[in-house]
Amino acid sequence: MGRGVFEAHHMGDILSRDPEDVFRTISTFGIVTFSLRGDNLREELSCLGAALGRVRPHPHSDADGATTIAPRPGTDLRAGQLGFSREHLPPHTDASAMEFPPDLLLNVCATPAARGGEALLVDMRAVLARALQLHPGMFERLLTPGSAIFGTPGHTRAGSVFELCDGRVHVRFRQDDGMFFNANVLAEATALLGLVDAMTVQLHLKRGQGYIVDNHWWLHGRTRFDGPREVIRILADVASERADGVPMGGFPWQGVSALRDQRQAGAAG
Ligand SMILES: O=C(O)CCC(=O)C(=O)O
Ligand SMILES: [Fe+2]
Repeated sequence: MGRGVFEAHHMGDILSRDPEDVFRTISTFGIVTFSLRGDNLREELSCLGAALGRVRPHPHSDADGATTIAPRPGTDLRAGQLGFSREHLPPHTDASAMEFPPDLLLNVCATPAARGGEALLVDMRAVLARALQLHPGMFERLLTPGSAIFGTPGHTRAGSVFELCDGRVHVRFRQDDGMFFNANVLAEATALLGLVDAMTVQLHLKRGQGYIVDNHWWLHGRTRFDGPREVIRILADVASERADGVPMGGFPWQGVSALRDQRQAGAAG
């Protein structure tokens, strides 16, 4: 199944493609996968990030805005640090405690692990579509402002798993000590965790292979691994409405809600 996701969304040598095609694909599916030539992966990924948006520096990134994600000695296992260990990193939204998490996340595999370290990806549009069928009411409750708190004690932001922005659903989600749920929504949060877990796909990436996800739509993570492994990451922001009218960020609520309405009509009839 993971191989299916990589191939289904593969844009090949993405640097030779028109950035508008890349945008359209991300806007439609929330994801693209790619294979870079790999002579200088860091530079190639930086070019790709700059072609798609404004590269956003991160506290862990270098001057070029790219972050090398590899085990760092002495890493503690708190939210935000786990990436620099060899531990399982459950699928999450990057920078989920910020007021505006970055729009795009670009990850390329520079050194695959000898064992483990598979990419984990979750299409939250598909998760929400399933949730609307199985748990009516979950969406509304997890849309409630303040139903979730993101961050670590002392640096928190009240928010919600789902937000509606101009008719598009934006998702913010983690599964570590960087997210707390209001007691009123624990049942819904637990059900959502189960769906996220069930709908997570794994990708085995070789050197030079990677993915771009809409950070408001897909979650990403990785499995535990042994030995060395290196991933290069770029975070980027795009204009909320691009000049050519391609909307970016999250997925349209209309398409997902239509699915629920069809089901309700079916149940009534
Ligand atoms: O190691 C990976 O593949 C992803 C790491 C990551 O998502 C993070 O550090 O936030
Ligand atoms: Fe991440």
